[in-house]
Amino acid sequence: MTPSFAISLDALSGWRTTLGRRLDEVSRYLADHEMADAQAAAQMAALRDRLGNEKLVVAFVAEFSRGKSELINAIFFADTGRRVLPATPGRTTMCPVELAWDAEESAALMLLPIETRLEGHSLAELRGQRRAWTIRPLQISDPERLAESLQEVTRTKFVSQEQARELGFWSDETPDDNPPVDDRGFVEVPAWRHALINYPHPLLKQGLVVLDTPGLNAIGAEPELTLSLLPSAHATVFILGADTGVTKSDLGVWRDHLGTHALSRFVVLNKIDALADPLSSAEQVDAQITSQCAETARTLGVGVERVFPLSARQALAARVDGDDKLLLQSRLPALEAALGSQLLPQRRQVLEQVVTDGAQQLETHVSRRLGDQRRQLAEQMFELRGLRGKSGGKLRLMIERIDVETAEFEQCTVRLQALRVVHSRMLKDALVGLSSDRLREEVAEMQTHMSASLLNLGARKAFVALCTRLRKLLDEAQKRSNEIRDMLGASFSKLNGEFGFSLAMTKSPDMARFITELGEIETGYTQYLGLTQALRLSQPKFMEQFRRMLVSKLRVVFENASAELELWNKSTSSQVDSQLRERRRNFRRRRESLERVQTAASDLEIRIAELEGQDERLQGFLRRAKQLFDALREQARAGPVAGNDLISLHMPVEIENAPQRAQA
Ligand SMILES: Nc1nc2c(ncn2[C@@H]2O[C@H](COP(=O)(O)OP(=O)(O)OP(=O)(O)O)[C@@H](O)[C@H]2O)c(=O)[nH]1
Ligand SMILES: [Mg+2]
Repeated sequence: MTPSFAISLDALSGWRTTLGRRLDEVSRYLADHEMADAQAAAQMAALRDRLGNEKLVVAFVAEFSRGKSELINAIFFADTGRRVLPATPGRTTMCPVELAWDAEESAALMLLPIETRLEGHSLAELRGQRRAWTIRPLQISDPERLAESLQEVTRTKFVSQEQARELGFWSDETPDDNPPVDDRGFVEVPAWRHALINYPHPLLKQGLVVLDTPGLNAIGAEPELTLSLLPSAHATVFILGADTGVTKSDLGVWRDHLGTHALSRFVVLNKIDALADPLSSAEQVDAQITSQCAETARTLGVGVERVFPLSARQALAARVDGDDKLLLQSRLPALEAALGSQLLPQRRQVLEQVVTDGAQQLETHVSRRLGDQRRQLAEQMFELRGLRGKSGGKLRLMIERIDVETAEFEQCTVRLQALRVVHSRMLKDALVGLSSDRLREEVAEMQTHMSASLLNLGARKAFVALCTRLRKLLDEAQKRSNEIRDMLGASFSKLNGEFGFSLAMTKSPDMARFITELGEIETGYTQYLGLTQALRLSQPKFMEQFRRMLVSKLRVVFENASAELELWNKSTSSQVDSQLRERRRNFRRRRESLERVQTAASDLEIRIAELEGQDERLQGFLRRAKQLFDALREQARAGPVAGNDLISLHMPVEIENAPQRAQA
């Protein structure tokens, strides 16, 4: 692999690790000093998860035999010294092949039998079920055996026409696309539905996932591939053959599968070595390549800078032989440089935003909590300072006053109870439209409409109607959560005024993000529900698979929306609980200090000094927490740097005791 992509990806992953360490530092500090409540801890864990599991998916898509597998070999496997993924003339890769590294598993090839299509389970569902897969360990230190094992992705089998139809490889409506029938009446179909290669390549270890696909226009392509895996890939490399130019079926693949996501498409004009011609000069061949690139760019409607002429075969040979000159001639380095320079900054930005937003949220939360504690300390100090030189009778009066205040304050519990009842009812109403039951009902309704329409030609219409209904549900959830916000806001300001709380409203969750996600699913699937696919949908197995896939995609959106709404509500009400606890503790403490002062007047000064000490400690915690948050943000802004060192910030450890412990 050319250094550029490898180094950039390495730096990106190093940066992520560093950010993770910074975040751990913050979490540890907050936990050690009891500054984070359950909500903050959950937020931190979610952020950590997001950082650690961030994947970068690059998909290779083309008609068969354009050189996808060869290109993957050249980019990722050349260090084995041979061709590892099978790449031969004609149809080779028969099922989608996903290369990734999961350190929890050993190196292995996992294969999902094609028959699993008959059960209607989606690939996403089957991923978690080990039993469904055939697992073969991989000998990674022995390239010959490795290549031999990976031959499996080319395996096919012969089945009857009837079975082929059931599996989705035979269609009476489009007979021209059907595979040939042999003299026994059998049809050749792929043996596997999906292959996962768990391989400890350095780039895969850093979260890169590579998806090799079989020629896509073949009948029987896995709907999940086209609807789920490809649209969610961060980048797609579309490959054409310089020897064939842009054919009609290439255009079909481009139109059906790569029409959207303009930013992350890379077009490769492969096999430029085939243009070499003993009767032409090198300059003439170069000129031909240039004009073919321009032509390709025009036909596909992309900028010419997105088209990369290269020879995967030459690049693989050059890397295997360590021939730098041939590697340059293969022009692969230009594609790798583009992948590195365009793909990674985009990922970086996303992560930076995630971390910066998360840090901000946490910091606000923590400072509010500590600020509150300081305010209460200040009240106590004020009261105690006022006691200097006061008589025993006066002190008794003050204790009585605290008792009265406490009793008055306790009246808030009735109000809080009532508020809780109203709040939980409103929340339940808001969540009901986002429930998985509701989603299933809506999808079932779409299905009824679809099967009622002739040949499923109404499929698209029914699907669009479903999306409209779902959007309404999200709108409704937004409206209801705004109502909750208004209700809580009004109650909070009353409670603050009457009982001295400092309850604050945070921004209510914004459903717009989920509406956008729904829109993306709609766009992707509407395209799929065009005429040709609608025919395929008339096969019950596909309809069932389509439905399951759709539900699983939509469920993610709805579950996330619902979780966000719930989390917001939980954090708002946990604020009430924690302030209630704090206030009670405060009354108790005030009373206790007065009692102590009453028994020994000398205790007054000691107590005041104690409170001052506590306040100083709290300020120290706040300063230190701010430094840690600043460091985290700074690291996020700095982005990946070579060597990925921690940005050094002098952060003297100030005070190590927790406020609660000090007060206990
Ligand atoms: N001359 C030449 N041949 C190439 C090049 N790249 C790939 N090939 C050959 O083209 C044939 C097809 O390559 P594959 O990598 O199997 O193509 P694919 O796109 O993976 O095809 P499927 O797996 O069938 O979808 C193989 O014989 C390769 O060796 C190239 O740059 N130049
Ligand atoms: Mg292939």
